[in-house]
Amino acid sequence: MTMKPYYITTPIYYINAAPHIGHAYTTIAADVLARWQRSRGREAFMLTGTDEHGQKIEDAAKAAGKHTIDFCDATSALFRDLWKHLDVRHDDYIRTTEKRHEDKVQELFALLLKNGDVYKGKYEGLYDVVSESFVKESDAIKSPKGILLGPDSGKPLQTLSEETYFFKLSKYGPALLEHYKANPGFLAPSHRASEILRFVEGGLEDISVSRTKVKWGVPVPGDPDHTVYVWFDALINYWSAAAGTTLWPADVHIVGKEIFRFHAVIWPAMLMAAGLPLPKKVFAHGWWTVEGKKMSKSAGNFVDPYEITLEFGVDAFRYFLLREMPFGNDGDFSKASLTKRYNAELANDLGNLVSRVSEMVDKFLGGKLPVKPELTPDFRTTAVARRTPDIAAKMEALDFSGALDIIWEVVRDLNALVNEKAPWKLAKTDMKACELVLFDLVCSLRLVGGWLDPFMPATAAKIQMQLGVRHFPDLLTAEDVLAGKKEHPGPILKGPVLFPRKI
Ligand code: ME8
Repeated sequence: MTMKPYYITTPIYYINAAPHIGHAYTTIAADVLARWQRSRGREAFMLTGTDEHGQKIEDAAKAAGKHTIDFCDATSALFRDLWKHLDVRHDDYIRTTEKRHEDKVQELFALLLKNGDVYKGKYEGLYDVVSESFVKESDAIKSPKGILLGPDSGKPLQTLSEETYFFKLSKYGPALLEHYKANPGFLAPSHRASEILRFVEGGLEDISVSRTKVKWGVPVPGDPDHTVYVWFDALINYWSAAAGTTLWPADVHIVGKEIFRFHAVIWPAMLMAAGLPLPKKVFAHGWWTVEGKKMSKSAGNFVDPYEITLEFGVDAFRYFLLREMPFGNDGDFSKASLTKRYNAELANDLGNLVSRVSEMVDKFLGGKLPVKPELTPDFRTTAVARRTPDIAAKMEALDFSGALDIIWEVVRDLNALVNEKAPWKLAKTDMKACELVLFDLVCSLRLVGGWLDPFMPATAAKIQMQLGVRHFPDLLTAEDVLAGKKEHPGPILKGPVLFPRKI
């Protein structure tokens, strides 16, 4: 039996404003994971897209003076263009205004109506348009003037009183708890999983899943005065994109911590109600602040990925996001910390190493490595190759910064090896030894190039080209090297500087 593709998803983003580094972070992480799976020979399928229904979008279109769908088309395109620019290779891009999705939302809604898990009632309570969520009075924050504010958004809440359909979330508490217990890897990281556990143990209430006041949404089947609540609609995207394929269930949903509850509680309960298999994992990563402050419209501090990549390049941006903070923790973005890592790790550690090695092979060996040199016991590549399973274990656990830590340990070891063996001296005294050490360095660096490919695809390609792996874009992966494939197919030449230093 062939394995189904490894199915990875990002949240579908609201299109009321242009994308920023927070959106870029999740999407790049998903792309890195997908590329890594592919580099190991596993087919991967990465889904991203845009969340286009609901009051927030309707209001934003109105404010922009556009027809809602024209507004959606334009803003959704901004996200799609950014992914292209950031070298994200998604396999599908879903928009909730597409018919293929709307049909599936209606199908699932109708199914739950039929089996009694969705029923009609009345909602009287608070609503937060910014997070598009129903808020319990006990969770609202009171402003000094006595106005009720959303706990996450800090914005004034609306008071709703409307007929609505409810989803029997309360019924699924025990089954959810059982599922969490039986599948310890289902929710990650563990500190966030325990919050969810406590929340569900506290008892679940049924949730409202339709609106009568919002017109911009999927009509409830058989009752067009209602539109489906935007979160109920949005979560279904992961399943509707998989229609007609073997993709479902997803292997991992990557989301930000603020929407973990929707994905860890409501979505699995919806799937249980529909008799569908549950995703294998939901991973909630942390949040970026910018120079110590929360990104917000009022602070006007949204970081534009185009601005950063114009200055530092796409690969350095991809690298920084995944290196700076462990996936799952919060972190801070600043140009100063980006510049520091860029100079120390990319320009110095990696860039210099590649250029020193390729330059020496070019200069001392005429760009050619010995075909089958006699290896000595201190041949370093053997030990370097043994790090591949360690890196794989980190990637499997979505520990991107952990994987990069190992790669940089190797890069630093190789720099130390260059200094210790001083091939430029050996070139004058012992040509055989010089050949061997350069052979060792090139083989190790080809492994490094393979490991880096998911993180910095363009840089990895440049490294491999300089190291004689000529068949771009057919890059040499760690597995190729280990399998002894394409060992030294082309001449080794020094290329342009990979990361010019920043001042
Ligand atoms: O919530 N740091 O969409 P959204 C890290 N449409 N990640 C961040 C971030 C930050 N400061 N800001 C945003 C929605 N993100 C819904 C999702 S899914 C069925 C529906 C990332 O446009 C992070 O992944 O508000 C977060 O979960 C997502 O953007 C929220 O995007």
